[in-house]
Amino acid sequence: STTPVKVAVTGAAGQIGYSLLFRIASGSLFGPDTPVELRLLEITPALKALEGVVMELDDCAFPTLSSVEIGDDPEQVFDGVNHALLVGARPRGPGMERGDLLEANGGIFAPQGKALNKVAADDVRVTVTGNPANTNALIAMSNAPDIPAERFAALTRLDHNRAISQLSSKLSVPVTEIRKMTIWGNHSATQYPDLFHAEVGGRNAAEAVGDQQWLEETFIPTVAKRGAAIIEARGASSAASAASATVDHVRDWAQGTPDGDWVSMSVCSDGSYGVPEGLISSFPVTVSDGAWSIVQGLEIDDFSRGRIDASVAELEEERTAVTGLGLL
Ligand code: NAX
Repeated sequence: STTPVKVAVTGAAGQIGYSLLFRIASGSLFGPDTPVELRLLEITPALKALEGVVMELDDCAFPTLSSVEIGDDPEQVFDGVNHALLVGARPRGPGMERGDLLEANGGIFAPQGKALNKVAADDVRVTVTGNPANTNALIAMSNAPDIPAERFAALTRLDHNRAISQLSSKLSVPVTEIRKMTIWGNHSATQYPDLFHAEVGGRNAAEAVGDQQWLEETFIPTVAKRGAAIIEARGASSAASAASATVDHVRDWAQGTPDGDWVSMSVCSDGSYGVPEGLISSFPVTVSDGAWSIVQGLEIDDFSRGRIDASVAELEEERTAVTGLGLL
């Protein structure tokens, strides 16, 4: 029988975990023929709730789920993992400044980076969903010097999927007609969803829309503020869609992107498109044989340049702040 792929999930008893674990266990990442071993990390007070979730996983009798281990010690839970999905993070509390938020998350992602560095499998791939995702990924990466930088990524796939969905509904076309969507920059309100390189049924998406005002005043803010709209409507932040995007991201990183298309991933910049080297910023990427490459040679006009620069400036500020806190 095939050796199971070991997948770690942190924050496993949280809302995203409650969707994500069942998708992974049912084979969504590697298909029906590859067994998965789940390794679930939580903080000590959440372990009892996590035991309840494990009871439900057991009760699904998933053919692809070979075993589940839980714990509150990252060095035990991350032992030998091939994929680490870092979902658990410290949310912004009332009166919390951005510096406090970055520091609290540094207290989570620095030790988790160190633990991965020590015990993860040689081929480990680390995906950060927990916010502020890009800078948390930067902290984890910086604390794991023996893991190649290209094995760290932050999730901008939810933003990417939201952009596809908005465009699909604007043009009344199925999502399957849309290719080459790109989210640039930070997973935050400054992100830039780019229609100038996207295609609808093979045609340029910005041209197909033909309405710069809709693009600037409706499309971009709707995608960028979708998280807040969901909190407003649901009374809780996006969870099932975030889990689904995490699945899409990890699956495509493991299995590759289709010919003629690309996806958005926040990865360590090599200086492409003027994004300073070493920042974890969202780019259009293709994946083959488990390795991503930033799509090269796209023409960036003044409008896109301004939007990308603004989001990247925010990432630089976050990097300066966490450097000042001694987290890198
Ligand atoms: P929840 O608060 O429901 O769950 C988070 C879980 O993480 C909790 O069970 C908590 O006990 C656990 N946790 C906290 N510190 C931990 C640690 N050191 N080790 C292990 N577990 C720890 O949040 P949920 O709604 O599941 O969201 C999780 C994270 O995803 C948040 O940071 C959220 O902001 C972020 N999101 C990111 C998105 C993205 O597109 N990148 C979109 C959705 C979501 O907003």
